Amino acid sequence: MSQTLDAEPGPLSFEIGKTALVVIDMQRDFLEPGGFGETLGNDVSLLQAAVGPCAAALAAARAAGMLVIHTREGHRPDLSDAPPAKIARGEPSRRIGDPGPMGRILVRGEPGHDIVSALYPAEGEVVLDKPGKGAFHQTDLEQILRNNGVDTLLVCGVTTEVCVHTTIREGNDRGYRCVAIGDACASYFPEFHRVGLEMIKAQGGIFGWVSDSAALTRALD
Ligand code: C5J
Repeated sequence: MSQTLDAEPGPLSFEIGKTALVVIDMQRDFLEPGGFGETLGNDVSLLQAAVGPCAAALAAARAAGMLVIHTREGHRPDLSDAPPAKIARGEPSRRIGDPGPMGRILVRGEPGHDIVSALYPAEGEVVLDKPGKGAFHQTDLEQILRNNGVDTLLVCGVTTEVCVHTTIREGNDRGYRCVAIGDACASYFPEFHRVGLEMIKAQGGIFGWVSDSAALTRALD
């Protein structure tokens, strides 16, 4: 049986069993003071807007029995998977791997690397560690999607124009139908968030579709 999701540039019909909700990088390092996001000079409070809608999308997906995948951006403690060009970039107050109030910045296993408590993964949900911005880069995401017969990705999380966008672009090029759940995404730059969503749905949906958490909840009700 298929459901219909209100979306732009047009409604999308999808099957729950062939769809995954992908929650991108809702980690303390991006959302809470003292983490990677703040070291780059950002106002991390702006990302709070996505937490409630992400929770609503998660609740709807869980109730429907949909595959749920959480991603976390971060690196091995020895930083062997962190490109030197990524570590060296910009003028952060602390670099990747440096100690901070939530442990070492953007390092796996540290408190800051963990997912915020309001969106904590439930037992059995996939938690995917990724070293880059896109969730397909150097991960087993494609294998997991193939094994589960997935053809459609509902993507939410942070930040809209960085990891959400990169993942949608990667997924689109691999043949997945990608939908950004717009209100469940957020950016340190509200204008980038707005334009990032516009870019996805422009030109007849050049990268995919944009919907919202209320429409997803209705579709799965
Ligand atoms: C960033 C992300 N912005 N998760 N990561 O560096 O979007």
